[in-house]
Amino acid sequence: MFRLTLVTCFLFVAWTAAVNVNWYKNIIVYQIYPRSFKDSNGDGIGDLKGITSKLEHVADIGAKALWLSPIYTSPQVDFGYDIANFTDVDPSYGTLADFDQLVAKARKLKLKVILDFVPNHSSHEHPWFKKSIQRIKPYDQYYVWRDAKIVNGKRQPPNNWLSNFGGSAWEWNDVRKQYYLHQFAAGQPDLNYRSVALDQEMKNVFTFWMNRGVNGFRIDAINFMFEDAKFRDEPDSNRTDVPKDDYDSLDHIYTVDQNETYDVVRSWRKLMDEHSNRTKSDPRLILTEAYTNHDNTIKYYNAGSNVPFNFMFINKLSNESTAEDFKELIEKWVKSVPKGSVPNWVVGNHDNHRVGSRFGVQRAQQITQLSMVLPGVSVVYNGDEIGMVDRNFTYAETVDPAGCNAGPTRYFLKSRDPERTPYQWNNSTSAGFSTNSKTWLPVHPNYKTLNLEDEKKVYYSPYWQFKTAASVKRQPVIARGSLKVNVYDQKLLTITRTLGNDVVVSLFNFADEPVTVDAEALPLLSNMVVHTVTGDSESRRGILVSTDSLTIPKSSGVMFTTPNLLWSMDEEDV
Ligand SMILES: [Ca+2]
Ligand SMILES: [Ca+2]
Repeated sequence: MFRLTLVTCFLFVAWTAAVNVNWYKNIIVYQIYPRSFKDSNGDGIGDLKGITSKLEHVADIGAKALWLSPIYTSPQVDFGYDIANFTDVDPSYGTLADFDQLVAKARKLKLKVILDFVPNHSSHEHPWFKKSIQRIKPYDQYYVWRDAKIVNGKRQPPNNWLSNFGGSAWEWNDVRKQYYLHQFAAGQPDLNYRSVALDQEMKNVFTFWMNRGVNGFRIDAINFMFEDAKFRDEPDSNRTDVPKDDYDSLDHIYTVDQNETYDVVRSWRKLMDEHSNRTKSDPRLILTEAYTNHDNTIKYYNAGSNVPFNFMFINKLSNESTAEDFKELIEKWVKSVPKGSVPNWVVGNHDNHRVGSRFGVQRAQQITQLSMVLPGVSVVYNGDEIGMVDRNFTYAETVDPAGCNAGPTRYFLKSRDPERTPYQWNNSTSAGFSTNSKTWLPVHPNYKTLNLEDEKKVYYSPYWQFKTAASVKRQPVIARGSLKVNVYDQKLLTITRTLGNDVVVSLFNFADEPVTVDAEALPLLSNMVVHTVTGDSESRRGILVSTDSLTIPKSSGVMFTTPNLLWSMDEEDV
C-alpha cells in the first residue's frame, strides 16, 4: 500500500511538472501565410508539406509558436477565410495526414502550433449553408436571414448595413426567398451565434483540432460575431472622402463590438481549459483579432483571450510618429494589461502593408527590436525577419476580393496582395518558393538580392539583426524585469529593462540624422556592451559602452546589455 502511494505521488509530480502554464507569456509567435510560404509540389501554391520542410527556419529565428492562416477546405473566394469544412484540409494545401506530420515535426522542434479559427462566417459552399437555404432544422437558424424590405413594390435589403468588401452586406437567396447577411464577401455568409446548435457546432471544431495536438487558436475578426438583434440602420460616418457604398461610409455601432462577443470568448476559454486539464497538457492559447478601440481590446483579456492583438504598430504609429508618441502608447498599453496577463506587440500580418513598407526598411528593424525588448508576446509575419517589402500590383494582377471589389481607381487602397507575395528563400526560380516560375501571386522582383540564403552570409543583414534581437526575448530580464520608457532630446526613445544585475537598454533614434548624446544622461551602466544594432550603425557587437558621448545613427536602434546576457546568447550559437 505504501509503495503504491509513493508511485502515485511520483506520477502526480511528473504530471504537474510537465505542464507549463506560462509557456506563452514571453515568446515570439510567427505567422505563416500557407499559400505563400513554401510550395512542395510545383503547382505555384504553398502547402503543408512545404511548411513542414521549413519548420527549422521558424525555430532558428527564435519563435516558439507558429500560427497558420486558414488551411481548411475552401473555394478560396477570400483565400481560405471562406471555409467549406472546418475540420478538413483544403486539397491544395494537402491532407489531414500532412497536418499530423507538421504537428509531429513541430513537437520535435519544440514549436507550438496555432490555427486560425474563423468564427464569423463559413463559405456559401458549406453543407450547413446549403441546408439552411432549404430550411432544414437546425441548420435553418445557423445563418442570419431576414425578409426583404418592400419599398414602392420593389425588393430591398432589410437595412443599410455594408460589407467590408464594399456594397450591401445582404445577398438575396431566391430559394429561401430571404436575404442573408455577409459582413465580408457574398461567398462568406455570417454565422448566427444566437443559435445554440451552431454555437455547439463551433465548439466541436475547437475540440477536433485540440485532439489533433493544436496548442491554440487565433480568432479571426472576432468583433464581427454579433449584430444588433433589432437590425437597426447604422448612422452615416459623414466622411466625404469615400463613396456611399464603401464600408467606411457608415458608423458601425450595430455590426461590431457587441457585448455578447465577450460571453462567447469566455465559453471558449472554459472549453479549452477543461480540455487542457483533462489531457494534462499546456493551456491553449487564445489570440483575438479585433480592429477596435483600446478599451474594447483590453476587455478580451478579461474574457479569457491571452493575446488580444495590440495593433498600435500598424494603425496608430507610422514613420511620421515621434519618440514621444511611441512612449505614450507603449505606456498606455502596458498599464492597461490586467494582472497575470502579458502585453503583446503585433509587428505585421497578412492584412496590412509590410512593416518594411509602413516604416521603411531601416526603421522596420526598430519595430522588431522594440517588440523583442518589451515584455510579453511578439507577433511577426513571415518575411518580416528578412526585411521583405510590399510588391506593387496592377489592377489586372489583383486577386484579393477587397481590392477587386474596390475597382480600378481605388483597388490599391484596399488590396492585401502586396504583402502576401511568396517568401523569398533564395535567388533561384521563384525565390526558392516553388519550382514553378508561375506562382499564385508573383514573387517580388527584389528576391535576387533580398532572400534568406544570402542574408545568412551577411552579418549585419535584417536576418541577423532580427535573430540577435530575438534572442533577448528568452531572458528572464525581458519576461520579469522592470520597464522604463524615456525620451531624450525629443529624438531618442529608450527602453530599459532591469532584473537584479541583468540590464537591457535599447536606444532608438527617431531622427533622420545621427544623434549624439551625453552617455551619462542615459540609463547606461559603464560595463554594458553592444548586443544588437540595426541599420548602418558603426557599433559592433561586444563593444563596451562609451563613457562620454554616444552617437546613434539615424533611424536605427542599438541594444546594450550587461555582458553576461551577450555571452549566454553566444553559447546558444546564435
Ligand atoms: Ca503546392
Ligand atoms: Ca457576424
